[in-house]
Amino acid sequence: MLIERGEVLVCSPGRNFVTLRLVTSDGVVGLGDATLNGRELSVASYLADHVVPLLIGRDAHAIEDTWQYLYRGAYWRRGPVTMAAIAAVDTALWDIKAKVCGLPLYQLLGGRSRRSCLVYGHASGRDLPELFDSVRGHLELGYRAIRIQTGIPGFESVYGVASVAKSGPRYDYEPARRTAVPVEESWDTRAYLRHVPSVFEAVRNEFGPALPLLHDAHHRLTPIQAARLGKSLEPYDLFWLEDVTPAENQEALRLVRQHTTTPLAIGEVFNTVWDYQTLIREQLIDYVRSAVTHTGGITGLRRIFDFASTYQIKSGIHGPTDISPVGLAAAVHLGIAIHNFGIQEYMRHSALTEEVFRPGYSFVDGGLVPSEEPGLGVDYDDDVAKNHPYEAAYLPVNRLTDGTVHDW
Ligand code: EZ4
Ligand code: CO
Repeated sequence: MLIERGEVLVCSPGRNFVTLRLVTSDGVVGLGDATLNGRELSVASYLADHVVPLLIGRDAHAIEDTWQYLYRGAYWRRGPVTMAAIAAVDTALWDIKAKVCGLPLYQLLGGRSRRSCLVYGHASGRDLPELFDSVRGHLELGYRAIRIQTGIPGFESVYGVASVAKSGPRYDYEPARRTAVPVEESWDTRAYLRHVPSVFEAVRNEFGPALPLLHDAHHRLTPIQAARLGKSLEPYDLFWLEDVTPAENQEALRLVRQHTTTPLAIGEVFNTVWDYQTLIREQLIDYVRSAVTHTGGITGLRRIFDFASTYQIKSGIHGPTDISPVGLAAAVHLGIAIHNFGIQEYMRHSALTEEVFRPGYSFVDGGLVPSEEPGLGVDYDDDVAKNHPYEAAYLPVNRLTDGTVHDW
């Protein structure tokens, strides 16, 4: 069975998505997610100009060989664009293989290790009353683990807080704005460090000790600031504290680790197992945050999880709304199969997104359950997609109050 055709599909049902569709000589169709938020067209070009032409006529079953061919064969390794493109090919080939076998994809990954994948949702509010409403809304929807992000007094727009106040939970918080250049936000780490512990104290007082709570520091702290934050949040028993430092410098986590027992999660911007080498080998983190979409697909991410499993480090697969339902379906198939599953991020896509992508996974009792259809269990509706063409959108750029560019 040969790969006969490849199409790169770019659409924007509420936000931008890049999808690869591979079709075999037997007419079997596979989908893969290649969405790189704010840099979408670079991956679309990489795929259409440099990858799809090389795939035509290749054996559709040779997943590992194709992965290595694209990874080693490009000579230029790693990086988000390359690894998102490889991820799309890899996921589409797994989808095809599972369809040919007549099995849901997780069966090819070893079968079920659990009944469902526990997820966490994103509660947020500019202040405590708004945050509490958002937490309650998530609990009503059935969420059993919740990420907490709030505004900081004196700052208009803060990462993780929906910019438009609505009543109830926000299904599709979208930090990428449809502007020709990125909007700019303002940031003060000292104000943040003073404020956040009081937020968690209030949430624990309101919602009790048992609810798993998570928080994302989004790469903004120095190692010593991160250590202080982890320590100050210990009384509130976080499930995890995410991306405390810009972790390209993996060794920085040694200092954080020495000072706090708050569990650490890192890696949504990482692309390969090499980005985790020190973090995993020295047990500097507790959860791997990479997405199937940005890590070379199921093949690449499974390699990281197997390495992590030897150190009791678990999965926390990235699943915001900029991962398409195709990427999320792949995450759920992988998460249900691996032994070292931790938790899955799940914000819920908008109704419009789910009109283009028809996901077969279901959200039941706070967990995601994969589709039992052969393959990934996601369909792509070209007719709906063509009414929603690409629009430029960028993630914000962050500046300190004196104007210095800072990590967003
Ligand atoms: O900011 O996916 O944990 N989740 C996150 C996300 C990222 C976006 C960037 O595209 O940090 O909300
Ligand atoms: Co994050």
